[in-house]
Amino acid sequence: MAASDLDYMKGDIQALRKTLMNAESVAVLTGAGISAESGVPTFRGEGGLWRNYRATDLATPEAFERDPELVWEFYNWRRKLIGGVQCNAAHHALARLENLIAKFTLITQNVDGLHFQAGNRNVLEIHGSIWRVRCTRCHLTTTDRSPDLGPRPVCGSCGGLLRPAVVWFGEALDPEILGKAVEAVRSCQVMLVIGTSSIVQPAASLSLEAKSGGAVVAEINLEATPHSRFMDFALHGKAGEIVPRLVEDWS
Ligand code: BV8
Repeated sequence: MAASDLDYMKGDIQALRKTLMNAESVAVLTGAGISAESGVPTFRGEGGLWRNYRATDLATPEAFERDPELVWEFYNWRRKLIGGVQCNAAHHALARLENLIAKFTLITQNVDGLHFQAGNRNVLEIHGSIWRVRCTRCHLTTTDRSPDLGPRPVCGSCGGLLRPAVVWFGEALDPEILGKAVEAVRSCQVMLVIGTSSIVQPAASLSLEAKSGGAVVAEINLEATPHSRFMDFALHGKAGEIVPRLVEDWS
């Protein structure tokens, strides 16, 4: 098959839709791109967070150690922003998809909580949640949706300094959550990879795991990524337009 035909096949949304409709088990990995149309800035694209800030100044344990008030300024800014947005059509489509597939796992790199807000239930937040905070002294973790926690929020139980309960660069992911994600992608028949630049590890390797487990893997992203070339499907465009077309009018 000529390369151009192969490329055409990769963009065949109807073929992907059919494959999805016949699947018993589906795993989905999402990144910042799925929340972009809700108004949540991505990290590396146009206007991305890491374009204006250095991740190492704001999303590492060393940064927090060095200047907790700067890091809390960044996270309070994001809490206020994310707290005011709505889920978009892509989030809602994935909530519908979960009800259409026997075994469905949604793995997200996002910390915004929008997949739960849209109604998904089996969600693995592999990078944690901006709505959870953890005490740096007693490690008590609580959920708090107030928009601004102030420059140095402290633990209600022991008075220790609180930190966002997210996974920073250089920090290990929760082994239990990561284990569930690996199990889901290894055993799925179809994996959708939506709105991620497939750069951050170990999340980016999940699609390779799915591929080696024999799954059909589809990338839905605004632009090509380093993983596009090995995907079975590569649909480039807005998640808010493509994902709803995959799940609309299923009988
Ligand atoms: C780990 C949470 C090991 C916080 C995030 C040196 C030292 C240590 C580690 C490393 C190192 N060098 C490399 C590493 C590994 C490192 C890594 O991967 N670095 C990268 C930069 C190379 N990984 C880690 O550090 C991980 N931990 O390795 O630990 C270890 C083991 C044992 C013991 C100790 C340590 C931890 C990584 C997690 C970091 N935390 N976030 C927070 O959010 O505040 S990462 C951050 O990036 C977000 O979670 C985000 O989700 C994630 C990935 O980014 P994307 O989601 O892909 O977003 P991005 O903007 O990049 O892309 C968006 C895409 O959407 C674009 O392609 C765009 O085209 C597309 N798009 C835009 N609009 C739309 C769209 N698509 C569709 N529709 C649209 N409308």
